[in-house]
Amino acid sequence: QTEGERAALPQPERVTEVRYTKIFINNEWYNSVSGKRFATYNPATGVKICDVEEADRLDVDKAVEAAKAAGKRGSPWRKMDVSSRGRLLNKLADLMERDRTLLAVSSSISPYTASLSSELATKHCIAVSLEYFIFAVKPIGVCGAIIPWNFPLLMFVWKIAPALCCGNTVIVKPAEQTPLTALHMGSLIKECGFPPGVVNILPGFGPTAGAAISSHMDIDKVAFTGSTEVGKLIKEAAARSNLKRVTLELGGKNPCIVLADADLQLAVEEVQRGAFFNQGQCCTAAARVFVEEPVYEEFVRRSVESAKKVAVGDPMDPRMSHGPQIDQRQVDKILDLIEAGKREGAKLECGGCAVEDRGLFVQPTVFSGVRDHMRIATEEIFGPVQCIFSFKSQEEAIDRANRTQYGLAAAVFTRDMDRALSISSALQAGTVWVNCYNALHVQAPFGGYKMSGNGRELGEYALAEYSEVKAVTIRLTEKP
Ligand code: TXE
Repeated sequence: QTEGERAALPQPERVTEVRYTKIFINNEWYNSVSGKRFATYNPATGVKICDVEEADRLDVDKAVEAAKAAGKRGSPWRKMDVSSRGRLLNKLADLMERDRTLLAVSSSISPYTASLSSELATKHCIAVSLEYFIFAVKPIGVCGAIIPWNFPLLMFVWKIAPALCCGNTVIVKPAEQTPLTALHMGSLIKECGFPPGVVNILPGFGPTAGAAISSHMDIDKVAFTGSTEVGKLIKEAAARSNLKRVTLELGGKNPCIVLADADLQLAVEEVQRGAFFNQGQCCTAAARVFVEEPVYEEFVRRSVESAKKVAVGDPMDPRMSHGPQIDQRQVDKILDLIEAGKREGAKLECGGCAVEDRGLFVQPTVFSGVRDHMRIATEEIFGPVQCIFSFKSQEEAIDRANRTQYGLAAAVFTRDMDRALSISSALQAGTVWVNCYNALHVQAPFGGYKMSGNGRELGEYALAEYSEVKAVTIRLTEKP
């Protein structure tokens, strides 16, 4: 963002009183069955915001009963046609717009839900011959959504929008670090008139509430975004329980290939924004930057110069572009990896430490001379650390870019479209950006190859992940 663009944004609202701290089931607010609560903190200050009810297995059972009842045959939700579901989703988007300074949202879900509803409406029937036809798409049933803390609102919407569009009911477990955005969404869901039980929101921890969702016998699908490690646990729990459908959006170690003919300044800016966006707490973070030898030195020089100018400070201050990490555990992981980078011989160009006197802030950091075997080159850092490598040939760059267990996103910078396309087709990644980075669009499928996950979110592809396909074949007695 330019300074002008930033100034044009509405000011975020400083929340003085948190209204929603309970478990949201059947459009009502409940205390946890166990009576337990947990604290939530502001990462910028370390100050506790409030306590939130802590859901566990028994609360999940209660939510599953509500979600099943809401989706059963003859229920208002089940009888509602797809256009009416689309209208409700659009109404929800309007309420989100209304509350955007509170939710700190700048985008709307309207275009997404509107396009999905019309897609669904056209996909109900196919004629296979003059004699036989039909093909029906059905909701799957009760869908669990386990989401992370790095984009609390976006992840919530990416999960509930296609699920509801397809007529499912939903149980969302937000991350324990960020329960409040999801709970505010609960209040909007109630306000805009979704029938009770269609969306249920259960703040709680992974090994308790999360595990209860992934192993539940009456949950038909689980969608997860988070670490690859937990993604494996979720798939395992699904397999051991009822073989519920699983979609996973996991980690990444995303390569960017910068060719010598690229618009260098554009590449420097896009790649660095990609590395530092959301303090690097991004599954699509531009983690490994491969730069062709002739422009390598200059790329490093400009990247360092630009990293030193990043405005670090209070995320509520629109002049700042770099806020805190989410918690101490993440800060420790990042600093440990930075130390490993130094020990293993990468050159620390700038940053490399926590910001003094401010616990959870980490300086924007650039390493050059990074080698493929180093921990900073292989492990997901999830912090503001840009790693720059050099390469000699296109083939070498592709091989090294693909040499990872992950395959979420990648980017290519060049003025030669032929080379851009052939590199794009060789890269093992669910998304490839050419001369841009983090250019996410709700109409485009998003998801990973390899251990970055299974399935796709967004766009038309997301619908398949929330639908059961039933072939009802009708034989016509009278031929047309
Ligand atoms: O993730 P977890 P954490 C990566 C990133 C980060 C690392 C650890 O590298 O440094 O993961 O972060 C729930 N059964 N990503 O520990 O634990 C948990 O409550 C069911 C990448 O925060 O995977 C939360 O709601 N659920 C990522 C969600 O899983 C369980 C985003 C994510 O937390 C569970 C976040 C269990 N056994 C971290 N254990 C991305 N892809 O964007 C935990 N959870």
